[in-house]
Amino acid sequence: MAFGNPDFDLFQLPEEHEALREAIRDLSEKAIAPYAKEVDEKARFPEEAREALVASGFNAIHVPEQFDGQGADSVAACIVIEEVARVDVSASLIPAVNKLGTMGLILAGSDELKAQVLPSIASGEAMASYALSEREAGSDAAAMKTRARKEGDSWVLNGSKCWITNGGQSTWYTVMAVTDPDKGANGISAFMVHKDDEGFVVGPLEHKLGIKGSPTAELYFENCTIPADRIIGEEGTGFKTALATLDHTRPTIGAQAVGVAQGALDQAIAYVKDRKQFGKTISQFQGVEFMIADMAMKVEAARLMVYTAAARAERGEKNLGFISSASKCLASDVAMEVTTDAVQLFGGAGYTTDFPVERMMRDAKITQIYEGTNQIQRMVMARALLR
Ligand code: COS
Repeated sequence: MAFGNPDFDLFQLPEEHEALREAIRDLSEKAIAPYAKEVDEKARFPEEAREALVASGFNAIHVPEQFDGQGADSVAACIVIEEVARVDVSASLIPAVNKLGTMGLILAGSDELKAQVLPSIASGEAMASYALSEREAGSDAAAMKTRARKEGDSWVLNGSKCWITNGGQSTWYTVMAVTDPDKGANGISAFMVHKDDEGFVVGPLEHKLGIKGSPTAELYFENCTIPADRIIGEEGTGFKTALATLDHTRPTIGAQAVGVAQGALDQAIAYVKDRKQFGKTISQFQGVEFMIADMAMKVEAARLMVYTAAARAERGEKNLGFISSASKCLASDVAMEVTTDAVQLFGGAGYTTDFPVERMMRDAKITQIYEGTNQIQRMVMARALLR
């Protein structure tokens, strides 16, 4: 076996991924960052970000070429989400949730259903959301109560879903519902619901600590009637599709977490090099140096794990549970620590809305909660290790 190959490129992103990062960073700084403060203050949808992402083709780069998309790989999708989250976490939910809301369809849907939905997501004409959680079925997702029953050539859905990211903004919703209550998790099916379907109602929005630019809605299904061919895969496979989706998308939450952590670190580095106390910049105090070093070290470790998880998902590896949950869990814990440290380094100024680090700290918190709390991630990891 020979080592020392000069073409050795392990642990180095391909050139096209670095070029992608450059392009999406430039777009994020010019067309998304200037609105992030106002989007947060007014809790309004980041429309400028949506337009900029669509105009540049960054709104849903994961959609396969066969369905008019770019067919970008999972690491590329993570880079887009990471770079948008570096300046505005709310806006990063546009590409992230477009992936979450279509991944079940991509993994398990028929080509006919894909052809109905995916081209409009790729073009930016539509967005997609994912509807699994209910008020009484959050971590215990299989305890859902929303029902779907077959009536002739239709499925009729009744029930409600909650905490649905980009609810009301999206056109398509991947909805999990019970089709056979006697079969537990294996009696759940997945469906694509369109916003104009009869009996589909978007309920009130949540008032949140962070990601205020991304609406979080309740959805109601009141005899919501959809064509029979809108089921994703076979009846009874919906819960597995929902969990397989999360195996592919938890790394994208990791990417979002890495992005917001990097954003806060960049802000902190600039600030400590400028802020003077005791006659010198605070960057010259060892206590501050060590904090900056620790922050950067954690961000780098989280980024590597996120890209590794995304690459393994891209390769179609089985048993993604451990790495997917680990990447989301580690990166989101890092994001919370690093954004909190960034506020600390800004001192009193960091606690005000004059600087973006307080928003980043509030936004980072959700990454420890959604797509499965970090307690659930640890449960998934432990099950994979101990089974
Ligand atoms: N991919 C495909 N199938 C999977 C899977 C995966 N990653 N993990 C489990 N399954 C299968 C199991 O094999 C089982 O099928 P069989 O009965 O045929 O063997 C079925 O799915 C149910 O699995 P399990 O019994 O492990 O389900 P639980 O009810 O114990 O729930 C957890 C598992 C807790 C991991 C799941 O409910 C979960 O991830 N909860 C968090 C939900 C979440 O992330 N919510 C956020 C919504 S998005 S914002």
